[in-house]
Amino acid sequence: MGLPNSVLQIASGIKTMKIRGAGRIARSAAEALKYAALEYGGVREVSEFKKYMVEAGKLLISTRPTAVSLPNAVIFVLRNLRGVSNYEEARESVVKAADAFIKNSEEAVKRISEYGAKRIKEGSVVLTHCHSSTAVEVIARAYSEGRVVKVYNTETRPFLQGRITFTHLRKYGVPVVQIPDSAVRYIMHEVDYVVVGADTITSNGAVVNKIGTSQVALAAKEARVRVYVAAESYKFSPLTLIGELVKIEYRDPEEVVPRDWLDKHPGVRVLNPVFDVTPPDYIDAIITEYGVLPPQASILILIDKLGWTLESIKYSENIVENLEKIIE
Ligand code: RUB
Repeated sequence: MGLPNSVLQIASGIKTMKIRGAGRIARSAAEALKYAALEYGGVREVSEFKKYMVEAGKLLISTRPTAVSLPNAVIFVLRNLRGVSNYEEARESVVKAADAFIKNSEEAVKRISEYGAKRIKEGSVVLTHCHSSTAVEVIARAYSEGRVVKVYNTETRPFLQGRITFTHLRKYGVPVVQIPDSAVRYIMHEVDYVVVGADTITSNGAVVNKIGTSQVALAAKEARVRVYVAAESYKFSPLTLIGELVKIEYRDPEEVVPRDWLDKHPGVRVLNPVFDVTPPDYIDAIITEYGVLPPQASILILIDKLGWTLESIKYSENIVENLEKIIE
């Protein structure tokens, strides 16, 4: 049987970026899997149900390649299917795991905001890039505690996610100054902290986040400004433990220049890489729900907290192709 509309709509929402930001993408994927389970109308047999859930999981994972929160959420929700013996139990396990993922994720963001705010000294100026709901929560909490007096917010070309950040921070009453991405180095001497989010964190502590983050971090390092990354533990990538590189998404050139300009200039090549990698040396701390870590401690999150072993990662090597084996 085909997948229900609710699942197809969430998958298309993620692909077209109506649903965006690694945390929200992950929670929406968990929600989609829950809908898939609740709306399953096929044969009431575990093996059939598993096949159908794997199809839903694969579809969701295929929507955007970079944020590891997406496959991590799918694996979290489906992994308990391993070992279930009847259809009812299988369906219930998906619903429960999806609810648990969403709840844990919301609690993680709250805890990160508490830990992160404490790291910002009273009366500080913060700079942020793109729209990270986790970074926004840290900044908003720090503002409510009198720690932040002003935020420089980049517009984040080409998709302009900075405008979303602007509205969210304003809702909390935070004074925000909007700047073009190219003004970051010029303004950095006024900044006390950079606070950004993450799509994926590797086992050696490199942070993959919105394109331009590494330039912001470079300018911050030059100016001796601290860089904090606010990220839930499901943004750490198990595959990087076995040497896998993070795939950087390239999007449509029309996000960079309009179609009519492209038509007028045939032969011009436009590149639109939408994430970049900031090496651990440029990051002062990663703020997770498990505490504030130096980036080099990322491996501890993967092994100690998320329980990944090299053996268990083996099957995840190609998560989409091996999803069946992960939940077998
Ligand atoms: C969003 C982005 C955000 C991270 C973290 O990219 O890079 O900084 O996803 O966000 P896009 P959050 O707009 O392309 O999805 O903290 O909300 O998970």
